Amino acid sequence: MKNTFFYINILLLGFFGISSCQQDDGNLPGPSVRDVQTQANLDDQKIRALLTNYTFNDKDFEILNGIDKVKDSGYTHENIKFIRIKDTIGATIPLSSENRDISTGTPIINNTKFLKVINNVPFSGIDHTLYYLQLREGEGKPVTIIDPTLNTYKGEFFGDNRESFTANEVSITTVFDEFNTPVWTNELTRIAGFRQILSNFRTVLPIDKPGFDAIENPTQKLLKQCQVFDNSDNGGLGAVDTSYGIGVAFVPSGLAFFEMNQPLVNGNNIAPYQNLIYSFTLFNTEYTDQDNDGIASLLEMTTADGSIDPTIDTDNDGNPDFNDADDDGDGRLTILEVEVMDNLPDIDSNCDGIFTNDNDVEFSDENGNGIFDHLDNTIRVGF
Ligand SMILES: [Ca+2]
Ligand SMILES: [Ca+2]
Ligand SMILES: [Ca+2]
Ligand SMILES: [Ca+2]
Repeated sequence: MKNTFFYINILLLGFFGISSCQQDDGNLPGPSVRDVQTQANLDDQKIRALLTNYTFNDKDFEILNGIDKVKDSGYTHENIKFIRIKDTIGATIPLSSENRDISTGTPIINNTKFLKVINNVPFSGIDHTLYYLQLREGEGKPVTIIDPTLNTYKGEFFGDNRESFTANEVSITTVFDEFNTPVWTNELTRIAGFRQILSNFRTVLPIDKPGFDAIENPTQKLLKQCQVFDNSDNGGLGAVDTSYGIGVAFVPSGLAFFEMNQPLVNGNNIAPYQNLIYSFTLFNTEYTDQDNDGIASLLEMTTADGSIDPTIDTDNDGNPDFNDADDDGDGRLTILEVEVMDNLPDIDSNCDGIFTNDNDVEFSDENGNGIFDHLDNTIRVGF
């Protein structure tokens, strides 16, 4: 087992708007850094080649004839098997997770049931393309790009980071990181592409904890329930709940470590310009308040129609609202323009035994223009 803390800085750099990994720090010039757009194009070719030359055990993740193997057998990311489609390019080079080849099977790139594509993901000054398999979305709470998650996963990298591409080449992959028992991960420590994909999944269904009421705050659209994970059974996973999310993320180097070398503690080095594959099972998330302004990050990403958009930036200063302590840029801190309430029953939102009501906040609209005061730079409440 390895930890993931070495991921930290890359993410913050990219997400919060620093435009490029190619910053000039005034030191002696190192090896030349590849052009971000050129590398993104190359990575996209390599990922598409892999998706074209491999299939996977998709039938295990479909509900066929009333049989749901995920629910019935507790399948997780460990049950995902990538399989080389035979004879597409001659020599058989299996992915590390499977050591056989077959002559039939739908190439992943054509698997419209499970393959999803996110176009135009902005990072390092250009738009990237992300591919992922959504084997099961999950049935519980939505996941954000910022809040910690409880998950298991396996990370693999392509064996080929050359500055060239031949259509018939498909990489061998190597596992560099694997957690098969659930682990809480700070999403800020993850590479941007993986976080982006995880935010399209959900947790297991929340279960009411006996003796405590579930509370839904209509203002915040946050379902505040205690999620039950029976730690006595299997390390926090819960006894029988299989409503979790399962997927595979294919992350180009531009949304991973790009030119940075990642020496791992006990495993394989991730060389520069490696595309990464993460197979994962997503169990839980815990909503937090990233900028400590009294409003949960999820709420600051929630649009009027209830969808989640982490790019909402009310004052257009480059800091999204969830990471902006003065959301309307009027010089008055948001926490001073909202009222953090304490008149609702306390809850234990993450089942850590600590009962708080940290998401209880009330908004005012003093001039009645339909814009809450903390998002309205024409009014500074509290003065
Ligand atoms: Ca906040
Ligand atoms: Ca802002
Ligand atoms: Ca904020
Ligand atoms: Ca303000």
